[in-house]
Amino acid sequence: MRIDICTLFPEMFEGVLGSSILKRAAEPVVDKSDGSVREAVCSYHTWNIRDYTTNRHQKVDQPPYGGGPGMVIQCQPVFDCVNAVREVKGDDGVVLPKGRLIHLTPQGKVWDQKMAEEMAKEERVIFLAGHYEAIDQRVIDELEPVEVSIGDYVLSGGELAAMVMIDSIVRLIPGALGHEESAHQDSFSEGANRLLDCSHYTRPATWEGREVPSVLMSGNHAKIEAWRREEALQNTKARRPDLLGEAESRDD
Ligand code: 6GU
Repeated sequence: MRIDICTLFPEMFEGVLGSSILKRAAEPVVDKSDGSVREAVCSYHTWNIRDYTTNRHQKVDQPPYGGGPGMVIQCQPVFDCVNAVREVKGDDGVVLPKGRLIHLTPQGKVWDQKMAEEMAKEERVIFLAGHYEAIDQRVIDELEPVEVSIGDYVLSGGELAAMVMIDSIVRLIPGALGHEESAHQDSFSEGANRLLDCSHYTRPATWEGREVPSVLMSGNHAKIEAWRREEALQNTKARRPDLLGEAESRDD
């Protein structure tokens, strides 16, 4: 998957895309058994909207028509930046798939695991992150992006939301995690029936007088599996009963 990000603050992405699983996912993997190289599962490309301004001072925003607080990002640099990204060619000079354009906005549909699963199947995803008060609505109407929010609170810009979405998407691409099963067992995933996760334990067997549930040390895998399923159900009942209602009425 190719991930492009249009933003006024590309430097915000450096630490997140350059660490842990997101970093590893963008690196090729050498198979130690035969020395063969497997391509990286994704690549990241950040674009600075400010580079597409046509005015001398590289100004991207203006006060809102009708008055009010904050500044509004103008149409032209956003339009030219997104179009430059859409026109970019791959290393082999071939045009890339058009991909999905996502505009990060608190007015968007609230992101969830199911949307991450759908997006993980795309060959290319382009993120458009606004900052300050908003982006001029006319360029949004022209570009027709999918509009997505990460929850009912306001961030200073879409950058953090884009990073949250990128993390939740990339870990679902086959090969991004060392062990393929882990993503399928995650909380909210289809494989976990969209419930919360069970509790986890590791050594020592006793810590500060607290024991590890004995079933986990029984070696009986069927019993362990049943215990984990029941734990996940009880966890969900106690903390997120709203998810159980959804599980009953869902058809996916
Ligand atoms: Cl996508 N953007 C901003 N600015 N705030 C948010 C958000 C997005 N999602 C939740 N809050």
